[in-house]
Amino acid sequence: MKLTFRWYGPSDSISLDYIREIPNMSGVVTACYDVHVGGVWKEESIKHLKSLANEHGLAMEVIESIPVHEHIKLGLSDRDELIDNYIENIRRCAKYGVKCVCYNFMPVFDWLRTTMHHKNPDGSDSLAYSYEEFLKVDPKNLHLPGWDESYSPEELQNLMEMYHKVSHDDLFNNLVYFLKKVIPVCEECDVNMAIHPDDPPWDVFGLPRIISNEADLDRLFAAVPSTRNGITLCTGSFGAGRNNNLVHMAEKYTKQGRVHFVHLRNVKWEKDDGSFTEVGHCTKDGSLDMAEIVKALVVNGFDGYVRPDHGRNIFGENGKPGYGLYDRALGATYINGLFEAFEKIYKK
Ligand code: DNO
Repeated sequence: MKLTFRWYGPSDSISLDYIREIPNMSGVVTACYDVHVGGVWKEESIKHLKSLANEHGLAMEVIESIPVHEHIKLGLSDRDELIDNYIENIRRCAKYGVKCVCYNFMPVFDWLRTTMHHKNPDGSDSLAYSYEEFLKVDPKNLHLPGWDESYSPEELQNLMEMYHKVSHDDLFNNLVYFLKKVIPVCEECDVNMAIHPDDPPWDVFGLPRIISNEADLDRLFAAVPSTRNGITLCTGSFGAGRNNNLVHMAEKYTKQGRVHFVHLRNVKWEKDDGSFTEVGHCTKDGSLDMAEIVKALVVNGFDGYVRPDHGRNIFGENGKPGYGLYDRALGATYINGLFEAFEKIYKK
């Protein structure tokens, strides 16, 4: 397992000096934030990020994300040009040693919560999703930190209207169209594409979502069989869906060679209406059996990139929601413990 940590580049309040001090840390997961979605990343910027990471003894082999332009998801007439730009980004990243690209194909919203500061009984706060609160949300006034693109209320409204005509099958076909162009280049450049699941794994605001469960993944892999077409196994995203069996999914897709990247975090299911809270990483803290998930990965030969996902705000930190230092660092050490134990026993 290669332990990594998300780093938002030089403007991230968490420095590479801190990240390198986390035990067993091998590299950063980052992206270029200086070009609009759909554009071609500057080679200079990629090179700069890599050299900063390397100067701190950290690798830069995973990009999260190269965001997919909405016109590609919508299947509009300029998509070929935008896909060409995407491909150029893959080539440029590969030139600087990138091996894995995390991306998603969710319309408009890349993730959704109803609060960024849910107060937990232990005094920490974390992200949470309450169905009751969700019913009151007006998507036009939604602000989600770290979201790859921001729109004015009018732009958002127009964009959402454009999706009225897009069915689940249309969106799926647009993803397949995109991957049929991108995957051959990945084969050439030795890069794995790791689609991030829908977060949470169901439709929101009437927008279709197509990477929410096992059936969705099977359909995707049948359409584009190359194992370069793989997943980011995000336990917290899939795990918010109560019918998703993460242990089974970890086993099945690791065996298929499709798990290129793992986001590990736990969630606690609240009520029966889909509501959930983000909690500490340990099994006991939430509803997912983190040890069994990691065991399923290791037993089936997973040896790829892992990162602790969203942490709570703890120790008085007022971090970027989900992306403070302390709880993610604690998560990292917990992940180290699980992997070290299971790898000692099961790794061939
Ligand atoms: C949120 C993240 C997502 C993820 C993208 C990948 O914290 O898990 O924003 O980076 O969906 O494209």
